[in-house]
Amino acid sequence: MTPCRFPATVDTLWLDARLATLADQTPYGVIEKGAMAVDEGRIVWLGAVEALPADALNRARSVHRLDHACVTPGLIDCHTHLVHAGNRAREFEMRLNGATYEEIARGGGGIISTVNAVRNASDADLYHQSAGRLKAMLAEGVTAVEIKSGYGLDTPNELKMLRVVRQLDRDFPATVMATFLGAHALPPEYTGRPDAYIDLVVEEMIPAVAADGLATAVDAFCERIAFTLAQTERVFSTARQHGLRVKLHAEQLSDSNGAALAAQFGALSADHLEHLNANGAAAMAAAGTVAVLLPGAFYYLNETRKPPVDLLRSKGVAMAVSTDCNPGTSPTTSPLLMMNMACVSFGLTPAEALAGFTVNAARALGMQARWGTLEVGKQADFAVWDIEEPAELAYRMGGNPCRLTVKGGEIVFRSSSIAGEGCHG
Ligand code: DI6
Ligand code: FE
Repeated sequence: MTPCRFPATVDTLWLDARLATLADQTPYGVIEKGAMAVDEGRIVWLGAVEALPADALNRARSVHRLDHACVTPGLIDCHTHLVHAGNRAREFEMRLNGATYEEIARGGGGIISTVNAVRNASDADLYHQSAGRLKAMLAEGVTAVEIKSGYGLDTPNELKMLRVVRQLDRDFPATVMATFLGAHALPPEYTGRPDAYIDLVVEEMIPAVAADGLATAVDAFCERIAFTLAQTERVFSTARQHGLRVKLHAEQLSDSNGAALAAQFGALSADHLEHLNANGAAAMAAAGTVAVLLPGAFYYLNETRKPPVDLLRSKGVAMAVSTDCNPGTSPTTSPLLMMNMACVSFGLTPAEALAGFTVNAARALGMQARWGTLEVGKQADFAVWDIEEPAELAYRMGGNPCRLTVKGGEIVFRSSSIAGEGCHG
């Protein structure tokens, strides 16, 4: 890395940390005994402590000593359904008594039971239930999260969900990006008329979402229990007409050739991908579409078919990892647990799992110019961890070693100490 000039003054200087920059291909891009300077919310210098100018401490308005903690880019959760109401613990019991996810969905449960809960929830209730989950993520090093609609399934309730997403973005010190997922499931009032529902999505919902700037991307669930390839294509064409990026729930339960369609539309990402075929992977590589792997849903549904990780690696498709935080198939708010599952269940290396929640997650949101690595010029979004080496993030199963979450240079979460114990940071 070429050293850059240390500015005359900086807001903060962070000292004595192992910096996992994720900025190069060496696993983690580690800078040992590192220092990082932040000014006006951006990283303006980073390198080894010994490369600092002699008077660096005097040039900083504040100095934080990290006594050899690890620092990573802020975690980015690029695929969530975090805004929802209620829970599906009863369906969890039904599945343990033998019913499958698809059977429950066909019987009017599944996504539709959450749709009913969201339709019946007030804006305030939906906001408060969702805010708790966002707080849990912030406390685990998350500085940006994508949230989808898709549990309203009529125009007023889809817009209600997206307004809650916007309010969370305004109220919390994490960037929250909204994705419109009207084509998530067929609402009961359209039973037997899926094309008529897609008419509503493309003629009314997408124009309304675009007019209010309520989402930056459009997603769909292309699957035999949801929407066909042709219906998905209509959604994507309309998104494109309104200047919205697309992404897709593809090849989760069966191979529908969704990933290839997504790539054809220049999708930011194709997500799940357990049943991805070689053509789909090649199309994604050519289009630069990121593969978002969701090990929580794989685990929770007790799936056996894994996404073709070797194929994705050999084609050079960037792999992101995400929580898929949702009440039916991945009721979790823990990126760290997902990193562990991505390694144990899918065979990712711990470095790939961390890249999946940082540099590649930033790409999956089209935000790689600002987020995802520790580099000069990037936003000062990072997490400080009480661990010795970066692989520990994926190594543990549960627990949270996050000491600090920093967004735009400001500390937005500090791990609380148990009474009687000193607090670091
Ligand atoms: N795939 C999923 O895993 C979630 N949505 C989707 O399209 C599940 C959502 C739910 O069951 O509530
Ligand atoms: Fe999902």
